[in-house]
This record gives sequence, C-alpha cells and structure tokens, in this order.
Amino acid sequence: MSTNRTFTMIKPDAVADGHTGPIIQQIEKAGYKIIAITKLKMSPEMAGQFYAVHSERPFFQSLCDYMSKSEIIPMILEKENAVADFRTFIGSTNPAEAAEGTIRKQFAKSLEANAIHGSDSDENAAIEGAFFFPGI
Ligand code: DGI
Repeated sequence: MSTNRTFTMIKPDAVADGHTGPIIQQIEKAGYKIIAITKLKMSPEMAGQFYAVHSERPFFQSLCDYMSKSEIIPMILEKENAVADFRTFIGSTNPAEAAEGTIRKQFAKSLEANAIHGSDSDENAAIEGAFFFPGI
C-alpha cells in the first residue's frame, strides 16, 4: 500500500446505530478517496488476529468480543499524509479526550466502543489494509 493510504473501519456500534452515512460523508468531505470498502461481521478469532498486538492486554478478550458482535465497515483511504491526518481527524482513542468535531467525539460511546479505527503507521496501514483487501 502506498504511503498516501491509511486503513480504517467503522466499528460495530457506529454501524448498528446508523452512523455509517454521516461518517463516510465526513471522510469524503475531508478529502479522502475511498479505494476499497466492504461490510462484514468478524469472528472473535478474526478480531483476535487483527488486534494480535494487544493479545497480552487485560482488555483483549472484551475487545475481540466487541469487534465481532456485529458488522463493521473496513476501508482503505487515500490522501496526502493519510495516516497522520486521519488519526487527527478521528480524535483520541478515549472519546472523553477527543477534540471537538472529531469522529470519536461525535460518535464514540466509550473507550472500547469508540466508533472508528485508524492505522497508526504506514507499515500498519499496509498490514491492516491487506488483512481485509489482499492485493489492493
Ligand atoms: O489506535 P487506537 O484504536 O486509537 O488505540 P489502540 O491501538 O491503543 O487500541 C485499540 C482499541 O482497543 C481501541 O480503539 C479501543 C480498545 N482499547 C484501548 N485501550 C483500552 C481499550 N479497551 C478497553 N476496554 N480498555 C482499554 O484500556
């Protein structure tokens, strides 16, 4: 994946609560081009593979259960400086600390159900994008 790409997914609560449209509208308005998009429900095992880096953390099982409870919308996005800009755009992991106007400030319910994912490096963007969209 090129360095102008990042990977995101709209998380279960945000999809189930009908926030997909507003979130995608804001993503496009902010200048990101959607390169790939799909909708699926992960198994707990698949969620565990995606979040393998957190496997020793106390919240790992809860995170896997949450991420596999209903459908998610993974996407590959393209824009100059995509990874860093998208992290700013979505806001802090903990919505209580997320800046006004960010996606998490608007749509997150809790630290775990925080509405959206954004890759934290170009390397992880490539790995995470390939996890859902091999070859893109
Ligand atoms: O890159 P982020 O998604 O912003 O954050 P991360 O990679 O540190 O953590 C991945 C996800 O795990 C995060 O979006 C929400 C969840 N998480 C992180 N820290 C905690 C947590 N969930 C719980 N329950 N408790 C935590 O301390």
